[in-house]
Amino acid sequence: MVVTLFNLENSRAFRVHWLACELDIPIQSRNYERMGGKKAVPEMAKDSGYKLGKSPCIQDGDIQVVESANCMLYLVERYGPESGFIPSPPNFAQRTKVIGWMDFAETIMTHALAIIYAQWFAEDQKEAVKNITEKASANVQKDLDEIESALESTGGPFVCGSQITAADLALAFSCEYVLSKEVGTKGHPTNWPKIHQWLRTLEARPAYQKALKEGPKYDFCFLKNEGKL
Ligand SMILES: N[C@@H](CCC(=O)N[C@@H](CS)C(=O)NCC(=O)O)C(=O)O
Repeated sequence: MVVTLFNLENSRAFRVHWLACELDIPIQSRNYERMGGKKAVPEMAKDSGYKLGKSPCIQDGDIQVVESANCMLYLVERYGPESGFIPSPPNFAQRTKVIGWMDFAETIMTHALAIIYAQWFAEDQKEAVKNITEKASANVQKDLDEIESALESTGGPFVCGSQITAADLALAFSCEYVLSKEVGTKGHPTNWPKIHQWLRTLEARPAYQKALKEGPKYDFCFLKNEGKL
């Protein structure tokens, strides 16, 4: 059976597609565009049956899975429990680290959204946008500092140490987004050197590149933007 991924351009769905490629799960990527770079085209909600119209959403037989972290957990538990991408119990020490970072990517690290929403929805209120951007940028930068220091303390090359995990895939999207689009990171191109190195290591993986090739438009890949892919 082929898993279907409702895959919106430039979105968190990239995490899920990339993980499926890492685990060699046959996946059908149904690719969708955003309207004017913002909301998803309405066909995506109609096709996926997920009324909220968000991506990622996967359909596996009669099972629908939403939320990127949940989709990742589902794929690992169902198709790659021994893969180490999310360590299974009783390896609680590593498991909680990995899931902790996956949660971090989708909770704390969404500080950047405050900036994006201010830009999208209050574009005529320049002073307010400037204030929100300044305040939220400090938080975006602290989030990156936290990842930078994890890469330092574990010795890398991955965020939880020597083995790649779902934590890397979840965090990579968040980092690629804020760094490549300069959301909250403008004026700091050389900060977070370990993150920059880690992202390029991840982007060089065959599974990352397979997802890039099969999926919809994805503008946040540094190696591609630097003409190295
Ligand atoms: N917490 C959710 C967020 C899902 C989400 O907001 N997806 C965005 C793309 S990154 C989306 O589908 N936006 C399209 C829209 O709102 O029309 C997850 O991790 O999957």
